[in-house]
Amino acid sequence: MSSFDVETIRKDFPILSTKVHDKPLVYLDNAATTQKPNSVIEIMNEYMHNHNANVHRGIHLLSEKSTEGYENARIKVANFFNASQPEEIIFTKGTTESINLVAHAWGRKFISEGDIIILSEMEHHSNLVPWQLLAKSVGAELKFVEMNEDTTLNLESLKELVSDKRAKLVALSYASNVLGNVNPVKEVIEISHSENIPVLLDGAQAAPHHKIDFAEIDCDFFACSAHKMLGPTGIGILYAKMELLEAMDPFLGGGEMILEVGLHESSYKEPPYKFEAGTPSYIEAIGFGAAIDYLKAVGMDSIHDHEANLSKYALGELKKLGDVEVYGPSEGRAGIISFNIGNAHPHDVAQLLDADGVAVRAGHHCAQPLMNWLKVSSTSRASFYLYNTESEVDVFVESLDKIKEMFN
Ligand code: C6P
Repeated sequence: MSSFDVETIRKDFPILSTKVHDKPLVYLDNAATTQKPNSVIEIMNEYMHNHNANVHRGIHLLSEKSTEGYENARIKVANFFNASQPEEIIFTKGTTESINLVAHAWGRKFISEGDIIILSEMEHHSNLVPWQLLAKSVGAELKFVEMNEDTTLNLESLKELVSDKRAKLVALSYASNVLGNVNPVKEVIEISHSENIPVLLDGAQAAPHHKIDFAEIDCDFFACSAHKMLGPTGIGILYAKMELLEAMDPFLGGGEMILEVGLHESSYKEPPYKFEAGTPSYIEAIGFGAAIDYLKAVGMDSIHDHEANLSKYALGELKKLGDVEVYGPSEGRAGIISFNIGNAHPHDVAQLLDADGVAVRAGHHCAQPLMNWLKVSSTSRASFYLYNTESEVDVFVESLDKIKEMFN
């Protein structure tokens, strides 16, 4: 695939030709999870049909084939994000597990009573609750970078917070799953590093949508989920710089993460295996590798531009509709639009859209503190990906127009 052609892309996604309620599916819930191309579905089937065996264990051909597929997937992920070595990529269940891994394996060792963990009010619960649990157990304190009126991060507030000698970690979302903000992570990292504070990025909503280069942004930890980037569920990654991984304690204990086990003591393997206890989701990792191949073939810059155009078009059409409140910044937004329409409850809006075949999410989007900041209890949310089209945006907006009339 050399140039971006949305109709050709759509043919690779079997689910996009299904109907819901007798209407063509218009799938605008990509921030929750994305659809899967044939190449991902087929390689997972192929492994289950022909090569399935546990990895790193058997001295037999099938196990070698599985192990090779699993380790190749790690190399693909490392290259995709420009990590300095594949061993810096830990396979996890997804973003949530990756952040919990850091909170346990790094946090419990390096954060102690009186220390400060810096977050923001736009965090997904996955980048909030693990830090609350850690703070409670070690006696640390959580502080929050302020948000400007237009929902962007207030970098002056970050500068002030990191200047406190008790600050030990900055953990922020790269892109908000509600507002669509793409945060200025390079500046955030420069500011934090100037005080020697490591930065964890929750990349769940950023990794699928634009090119990310770990060497360039110099993040210390990065978490994302394959299912939000065309891959399967049950697999994601934690990236961390090797010196951090080496200093961390294990997260889960069990098979495959050990060197030697005695009755009272054990010694552990080097990263990444130290953090991959038990049978890993190797079929899913192989599917993730195929998703990465697909994204690379289309091109992350083309994907970004396509989504930016769709967002711009959708925001213009929503504006014409009137009586629609859209949350988030006017510029620098990913393909995510959270909105409320008149006094209609977001759940009613989502249900009525569904009747027209349009899938969106409604609720607090696992970001209750952000809902409080916005002074709403919930929103509806449309989120786009590489296979969405302007005509799908038209179906969405026409359906909203009917809903608006109904509630008037
Ligand atoms: N957001 C959404 O509809 P998991 O569930 O571990 O794959 O990802 C968690 C997560 C972490 N951070 C951000 C910014 C996220 O958006 C998500 C998942 C989905 O918005 C499901 S709640």
